[in-house]
Order: sequence, then structure tokens, then C-alpha cells
Amino acid sequence: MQKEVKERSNLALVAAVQLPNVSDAEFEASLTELRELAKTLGYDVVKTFVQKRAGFDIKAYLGEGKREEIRAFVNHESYEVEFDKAPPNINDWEIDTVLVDHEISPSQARNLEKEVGCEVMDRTMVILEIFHRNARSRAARAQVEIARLGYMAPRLREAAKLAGPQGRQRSGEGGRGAGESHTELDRRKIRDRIAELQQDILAMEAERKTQRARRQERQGLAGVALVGYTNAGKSTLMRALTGSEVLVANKLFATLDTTVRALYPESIPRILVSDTVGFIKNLPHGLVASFKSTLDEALDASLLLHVIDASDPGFERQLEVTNEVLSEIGADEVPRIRVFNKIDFVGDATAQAELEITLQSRYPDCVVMSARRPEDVAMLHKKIVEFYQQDQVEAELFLPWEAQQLRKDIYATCQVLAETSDHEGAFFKVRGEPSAINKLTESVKLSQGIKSV
Ligand SMILES: Nc1nc2c(ncn2[C@@H]2O[C@H](COP(=O)(O)OP(=O)(O)OP(=O)(O)O)[C@@H](O)[C@H]2O)c(=O)[nH]1
Ligand SMILES: [Mg+2]
Repeated sequence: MQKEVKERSNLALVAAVQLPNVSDAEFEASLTELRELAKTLGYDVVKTFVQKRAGFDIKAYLGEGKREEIRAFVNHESYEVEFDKAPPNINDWEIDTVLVDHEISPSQARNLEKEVGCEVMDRTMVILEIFHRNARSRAARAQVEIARLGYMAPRLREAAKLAGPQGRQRSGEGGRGAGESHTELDRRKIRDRIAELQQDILAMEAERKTQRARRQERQGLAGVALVGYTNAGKSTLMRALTGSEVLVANKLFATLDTTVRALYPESIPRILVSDTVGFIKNLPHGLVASFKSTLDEALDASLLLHVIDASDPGFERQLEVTNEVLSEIGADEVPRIRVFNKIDFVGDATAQAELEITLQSRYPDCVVMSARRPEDVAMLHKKIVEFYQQDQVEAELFLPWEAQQLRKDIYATCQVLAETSDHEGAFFKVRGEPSAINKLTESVKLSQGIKSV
């Protein structure tokens, strides 16, 4: 009888070294985040091994005793097996992967792998893998591929080195040639491919810039960007504020591309909202650089909505990480509103009220809300519109009958407070941005100039 195909288990262990300068709370928060990242990749984390050390072990990240403990566990040799979270089948389990909560060197990874007897993935690799799976647009895919290649290059070299002189003729990882010359070749190939992708990205960026310029040119649009830590609720707010269907998921890095939609109900001026990629602590360097262009949208925005998950115990650290990244990309100057979201998810009503008071006093002018409450969304909507209307001035415009084609522009860029007309044309009392009013005045003059030629 044909043997049934065993379902892939995807069980993982988490292993981490706690360095002396890292507090227990910080360490725990990071481990929780790694477990969330693992879940996003489809892993069941069944146990966590931790160890306090002055530094990482040069050879294999963890100390010898801890490595042995993990090896015994993975190989079912532990004296007593205890899970943090039981695997789906307690009688038949196999650990696929050990996830390490730091970025480790290629040789540390290889040594650890050999010793414990299963695959080892570090934090960077985990994040890269999620980005790889979630990237949808051509630009996002290219950026992720660059970051992955940058990460893989030194690891290929390591694989070749470990294979040694005898290994050069034989196969290395996955049956691939691992000889010196092969490595050289691989390295050149990687370099070429990165260069090629960078060219593509430059071209796509230029394209995006012109699109953006056109968009702004066309309507003198006001742009709001939703920024913040991954899973804070940016896409949920985007949906609520624009009535659109963007992807919302309770997993990390659900959004990897920037989407732009108009604020709904519409306002004057018309406001565009963009949703951006989430931030995370220790984002792999390759990704920080390559995702800058995605975050460019934040730089172009005239207002940032910094969304924070108020129900996450580590939200203050997440808030700082976002601030740091924003300042790295030069977005310090952009005005911002802090939006503490998911307040509905914080304990009971008393706890919610208490946290709200604390937040309001610590971050004056912040918004404390839940994206799930329509009245809160309406309040945020109002606040955004007010931001754009604060510089508006009142003005009077006269539009001769011959220039009536400009009427729609008046309505598109200003609030019309009153409209009267006589035999020569229409008078408008409007409220709008000084720049929008200037533009309209110019257009009226221009249309009359053309007529009188
Ligand atoms: N209870 C509660 N859950 C919320 C709220 N806002 C969002 N969520 C949930 O939080 C999870 C993450 O929401 P998203 O909108 O995908 O988060 P994001 O910030 O776009 O995340 P990334 O795209 O990964 O950066 C989803 O399961 C949402 O349903 C809220 O106000 N209250
Ligand atoms: Mg999102």
C-alpha cells in the first residue's frame, strides 16, 4: 500500500542570547515579535531556548551547553521533553528549523546547523522571507530580491569555504557546484543581477516621480501618509478613511506596497491618503535602504499619521523605532499626528480611560481611537480635513460668462460659500488655499487675455 504523504509539520524552536545591556522586558518583547514573525511564515513555535551571555559565541552563537541541549531536543534525546506549546501531533513531531533572534554570521549559522541537526534561520532571514512572500508589485519584488542577494552572497562564500578543497569538485548546498571558480562565478552573477535590478528600480522610480508630479500638478493635492510599526492598523484605517478595499491581515508586513486613495467622504481640498510598509525593530539593513523608495511617499506627504498600536505592551519602543526610521529618511520636518489605535483592545473600560488620559497628557494633540468605531474614524477624518483647511483664506472671484469652463475648477479646489450672478458673469465667495486661489485668479486673467487677442 502506498504510504500516505506526511503533512509537513513546520515546527520551529526559537533560540536567543540575552546580552547584558538588554533588559528582560526588551528581550521578551523581541522574542514575542520573532514568534509572530515565525507565525506569519507558517511556523508553529513549540519551544524557546534562552541564555544570558556576555557576548555571542564566535563559533556558533550559543554556548556549548545550550547547543547540546537543543541538539538533544531536536533529536528526541532529551531526558524530559517539555513544550511551551504542544505540537499538533504529540506522538509524531519533528523540528524543522531553529530560529535565532539576532543576525548571525554565515559561519555561525552553518556550525549551529551542523551541530543541532536542523535548519537554522536568523532574524534577518525570517524578515527577508516574509518580504519575499508578500511583495506584489514589480518595484517591491526587485527591492526584496536585492536585499536577499546581498544577504546570500557572503553565505555562498561560506558554503564554498566549508566544503574545502575536496568539496570543490563535489556538490555543495543543494547539489550545486561549490568550487572556488563557481563561487567567483556566483559572486559575479549576483553582482550583475543586483546592478540590473538597481537599474530597473531607478527606471521605476523615475516613472513614479513623474506620475506623482502629474498628480500634484493636476490638482494641487494634499497628501496624508499612514506610517507606523507593522500590524498597528494602518491598512485598516486606510480602508475606514477612504472606503477602499486594501489588504488587512493580522500578520506582520501584510502591506509591502504603497497604495494611494482619496479621503472619503471627499473634502476640499481633495486629500489623498497613502498606506505604507510597516516598520520593525532591526529591519535588515538591505531592506532599510531598498524600502526607502516605498517610504518616499511619506516624504512627499504634507501630513503624517503615525499609527501606534496602543494595545501592544511594547508600543513605546515601537513608537521610537518609527521615529528613528522617519528621521533617517529625512521626514522629521513633516507635520504629524500621533494616532493611538486599538484602544478597544486595551483591558476593560477603566483601563482604556486611564490609558487615554496618560497618552493625552504625554503626547498632547494625539488621537486615541479604535479603527473599528465609525465615530472615531469620523473624528480622525475631521481632524485631517481641519489640518488642511487651517491655512485657507476667504476670497472673492469674478468669472465672466466667457470663462465658465473654470467653474468646475473653482468647485474642485475651493469651498464655495456663495455664488451670485449678473449679466456679466458669476461672483463667487470662496474659501481655499492661498495657492489655489492665486491659481484660479491667474487662470481667469489668462482666459480673458486669450479672448482679447
Ligand atoms: N481590536 C482592534 N483591532 C484592530 C484595530 N485596527 C486594526 N486592527 C487589527 O489589527 C490587525 C492588523 O491590521 P492592519 O491594518 O493590517 O495593520 P498594518 O499596520 O497595515 O500592518 P502591516 O501592513 O503589516 O504593516 C488586523 O487584524 C486588524 O483587524 C482596532 O482599532 N482594534
Ligand atoms: Mg498594512
